[in-house]
Amino acid sequence: MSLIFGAGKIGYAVSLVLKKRGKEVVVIDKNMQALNRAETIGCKTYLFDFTKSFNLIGLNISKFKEIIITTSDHKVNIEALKISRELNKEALIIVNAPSSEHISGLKKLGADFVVTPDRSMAQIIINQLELSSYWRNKDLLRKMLEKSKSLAIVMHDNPDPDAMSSSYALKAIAESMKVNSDIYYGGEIGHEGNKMMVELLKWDFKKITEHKKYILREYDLIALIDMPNLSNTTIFPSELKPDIIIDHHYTEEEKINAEFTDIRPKVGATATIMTSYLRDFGIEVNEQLATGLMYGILVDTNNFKRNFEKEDTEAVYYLKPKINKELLNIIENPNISSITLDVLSKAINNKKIYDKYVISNVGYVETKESLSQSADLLLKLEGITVSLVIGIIEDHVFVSARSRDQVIDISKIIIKAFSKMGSAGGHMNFAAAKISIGAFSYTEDREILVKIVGDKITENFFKTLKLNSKGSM
Ligand SMILES: [Mn+2]
Repeated sequence: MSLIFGAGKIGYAVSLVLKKRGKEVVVIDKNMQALNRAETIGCKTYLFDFTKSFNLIGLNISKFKEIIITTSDHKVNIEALKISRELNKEALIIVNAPSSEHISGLKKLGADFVVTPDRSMAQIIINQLELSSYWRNKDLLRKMLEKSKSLAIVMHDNPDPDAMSSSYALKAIAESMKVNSDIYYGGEIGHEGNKMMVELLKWDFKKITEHKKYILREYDLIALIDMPNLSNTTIFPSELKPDIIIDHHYTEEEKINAEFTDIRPKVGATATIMTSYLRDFGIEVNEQLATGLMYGILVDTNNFKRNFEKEDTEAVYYLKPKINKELLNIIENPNISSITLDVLSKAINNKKIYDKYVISNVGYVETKESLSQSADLLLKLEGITVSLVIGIIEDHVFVSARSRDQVIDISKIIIKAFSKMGSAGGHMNFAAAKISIGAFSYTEDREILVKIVGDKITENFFKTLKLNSKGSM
């Protein structure tokens, strides 16, 4: 139940909206005529003159959940606020004030929220500005596409689900305007889930190498998706300028100009931005695209545990009825390939535990990913806080390390231990190193080499940690 002080313009407008939402509303005012108007829309009314008395006998203020104070007399508003807060500690109290100077004073008296005409007006203008620039942008995108016959969409070299689904969304928009489009990338689609996504959604991306990038010149338009500049792509011809940039990353780096730019750094995913375009262009979103966009948003917001905006939740809400839940479930929980499974089982069989450290040498493997997955797995062992997995791919030794130890910054240890032998880097909780096999003694015997490599890496690691080989200080 809501109590509204003041049946004037604002009080009446607020009660009208609340009544429409089916709420019980009590309006209090000294003006009988104004109260009559409130009664016609179903409000209960209470005649009272604050300028004459502050004694609100008969009105049980403590029973209201919301109290809205809207009279045109600031002094009356202050008194109404004081009495309301005194008699009702729990209610949400909103007060109208003539200007922003009054905000802190009213908050001190117990107002939860103060509305002022200057701030409200500014907010309306800002909202309108954002909305208008979005609609103008949308029109510009349509005009550009309508003038063109072909569009090349460029993703970062190692595209993630956000980049892939967003590119497909732009392709769908372009195709609805009879523009042929192709989607390009220059590196690898890693991660089992990402590969699974491409396969299940039957998506077609064109991988090109740097020396083939000239083919992008043949398109009328080029779009960069999910990146604000060219620092994450090797296939963008240097003599060209992108025509379209759609992204959500904030960058301090060099910004590039494009005829159409929509970069919204607060939004959680490019897929969110693309969903708004699909919706507002009235383009039908098929099951594959909806599922892909949903996965893109979930990955980029880390299932809404990372930064996200209202726009992201709106996009999810819009996509929800269109997705295929089973597909999404498979993509989110990809089956482990048998090759990876082999490496994981080797990592478990070969593990050596030293106190809270676990080290495993898996020997020759095919992918770096299987090493990091092994390190992730071993870190789950009880009592273990640091895991290290050693493997060889062709003529390089790879070390993948994980830590959930509060004290150990694993990247510092790995960099200190291995950067002299090769390259090393990482973060507090995960790190990796790559060392040429030439740094170890030469032997034709692969089995002996694997052992030499494992021993040397283990020794260096523990030396850096200043532990003996048993793992204690
Ligand atoms: Mn993204």
